[in-house]
Amino acid sequence: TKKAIAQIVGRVPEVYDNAVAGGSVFYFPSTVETHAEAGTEFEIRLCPALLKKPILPTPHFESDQPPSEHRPAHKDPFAPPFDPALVVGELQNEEIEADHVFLLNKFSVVPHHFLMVTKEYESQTAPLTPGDLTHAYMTLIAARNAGKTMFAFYNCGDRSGASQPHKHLQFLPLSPEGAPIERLARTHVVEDISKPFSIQTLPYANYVLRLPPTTSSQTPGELADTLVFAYLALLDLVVSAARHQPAERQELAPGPPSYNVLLTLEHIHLIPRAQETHTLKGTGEKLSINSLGFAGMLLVKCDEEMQAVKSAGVCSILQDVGMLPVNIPSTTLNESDE
Ligand code: B4P
Repeated sequence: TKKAIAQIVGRVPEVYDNAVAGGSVFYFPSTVETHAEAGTEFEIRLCPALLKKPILPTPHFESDQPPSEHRPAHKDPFAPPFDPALVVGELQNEEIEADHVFLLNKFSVVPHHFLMVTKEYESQTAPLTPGDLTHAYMTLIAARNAGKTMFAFYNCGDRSGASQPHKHLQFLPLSPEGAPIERLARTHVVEDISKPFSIQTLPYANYVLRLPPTTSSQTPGELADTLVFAYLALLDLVVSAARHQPAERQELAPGPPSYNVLLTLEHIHLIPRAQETHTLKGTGEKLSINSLGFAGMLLVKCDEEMQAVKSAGVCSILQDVGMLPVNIPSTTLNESDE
């Protein structure tokens, strides 16, 4: 599996160049501004070209079943047959029951952004499995071994910013310092790495677990055990945060929890979500926030939105679409050292 993942990661640049040249991937140029708040430099990316992105049919999240002839839906872009120009590779591992296809993101704002989709239909409202987590983490290890930094994210549920209901994780290349929120997590002093912590300078519920270093002799099964332990501990906190919100927040978020997952080599972050969009004051635009927003990287499509985001404040927007921090017993959570 390690060799196959290394080959997939190694192939991304060439497959990407060919797919852009052949018209299978649309590249949308953008510029990035930074915005200092809460002890970090948030990134706000301005991408006017996305205004011309074709409007894709909105899929529905109401069913855990794939579209069928009895329940017609728009074509699932993550089901075969794939545009061969988008396919980077396939990966199967029976030990961890994982079977994934790696595809380029067709609508690329950051070059080499790619997706890992489940080979058989699974729902984007479902939690990540041991196989999903392990293949994702092994992909990050392969990237690091190739001298690249990237992180994985998963928009889970209908308020998470996801637009496709077929389960997919995404991988985004970054500068070596990593995403703004990961830089904050890294500065946190963690006394007991078996316990989650929250970045308390952020005004919304966020749960993070520091991962132990991996060794090259670790099997996928052993890695899966570590990742699943971390993910489930954080998922418990997400559920608990959702239950302890004020009534008006609970009304915004009925049913199963929506949340964003950020996975780096050092941490897993889970952020519970109350709503998908924030309505910008002034422009009235609805800004959809996905995991990248909670990594500290927002996306706007015009100058007015950029100004509206800066004057609202990134943290206040994230608080609006996230959940309020709740008291968690210190036996569960690392005490704050901030
Ligand atoms: P989802 O989990 O469903 O949602 P998303 O990332 O928020 O993307 P969305 O589709 O809502 O795009 P948006 O205009 O907000 O992910 C689906 C993924 O599959 C997306 O990456 C999508 O592009 C891709 N996809 C859709 N149809 C496909 C197909 N037929 N074949 C292959 N891939 C397909 O944002 C546009 C893009 O900018 C998205 O890629 C988004 O991830 C990215 N983006 C958002 N914020 C960003 C930021 N701050 N910096 C850089 N990129 C950012």
